[in-house]
Amino acid sequence: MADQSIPSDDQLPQKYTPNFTYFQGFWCRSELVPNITSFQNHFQALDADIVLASKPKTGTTWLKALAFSILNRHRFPLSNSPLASSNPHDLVPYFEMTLYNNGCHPDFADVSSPRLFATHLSYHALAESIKNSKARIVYVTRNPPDVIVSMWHFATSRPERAHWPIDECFEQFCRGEEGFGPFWDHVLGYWKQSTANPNKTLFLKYEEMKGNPVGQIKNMAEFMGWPFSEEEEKEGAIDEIAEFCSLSNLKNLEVNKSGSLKTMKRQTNSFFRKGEAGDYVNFLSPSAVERYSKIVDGKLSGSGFTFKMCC
Ligand code: PAP
Repeated sequence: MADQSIPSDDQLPQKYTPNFTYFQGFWCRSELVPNITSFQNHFQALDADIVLASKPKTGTTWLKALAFSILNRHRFPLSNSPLASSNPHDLVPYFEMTLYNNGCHPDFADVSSPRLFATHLSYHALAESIKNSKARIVYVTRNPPDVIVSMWHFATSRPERAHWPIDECFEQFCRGEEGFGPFWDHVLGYWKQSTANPNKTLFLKYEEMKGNPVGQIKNMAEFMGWPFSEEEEKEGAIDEIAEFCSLSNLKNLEVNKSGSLKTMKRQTNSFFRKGEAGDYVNFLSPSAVERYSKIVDGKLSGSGFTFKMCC
């Protein structure tokens, strides 16, 4: 993607969200800026690396569980999966929120290959070594009104934000001022990469994963270079991963019912809620959805990519 399209940091949008910084063309919590810079300056990708990229609330936790299960299926049978005792976020670290937190310089010496990482950063903000190596990127997106609703539930699950009106959350998204937003720029960055170089970036949609998890897992495994053999398919290995990583299974594991993540200040249960496509109709008025859809459609127009509102 042409980096010239990135607005400079002094071209700030007019509205401003407290504790957020407009940095390299996207909004993020101000405390993340040094981490991002450190990641951009120091991370050295390896050709075998796999990077899971997503905007918050688009299916990250699910994608982490699936990718981890696919890549580690020969090391750990599902009956003995580390996912049974660790939340997916503790097994697949974020560059900007975990690995490079507080100016850390992570030591990757003991990380087994292929290394699996995650990020909420826009494509243009990735370390150059990821773009220039053969490292592969798996991106997931989701119908944006569902993302708004999911984000609002996530935010209001914390006592200090418990009374945040959904209208304020909605307006923040309309302005594109949400974390790692604007939503449309995030999607477009990875969409353009996936169409220009489909062997480098796989573009997934949450709704399609819900509709056909087995097909999408197979697709992911092939893309990541770890395809299922015919024998594995016949024995139902893909179905087992789909079932193991389903919302109902992960949500009901003891580790995900209570307690905190080891790597971030978050409750493990805060990443699992309804996991439905179209839940937004229960929280946003039709006129609000229409307004937001028009904004998103306008921003995506000409890209060849659209969201299909499901309800
Ligand atoms: P994150 O970016 O903070 O990690 P993320 O995992 O992207 O969040 O999104 C959370 C959403 O994914 C939640 O959606 P909801 O609020 O609409 O319910 C959560 O329920 C859903 N989710 C989590 N795990 C799964 C899963 N295994 N299958 C399907 N959806 C899931």
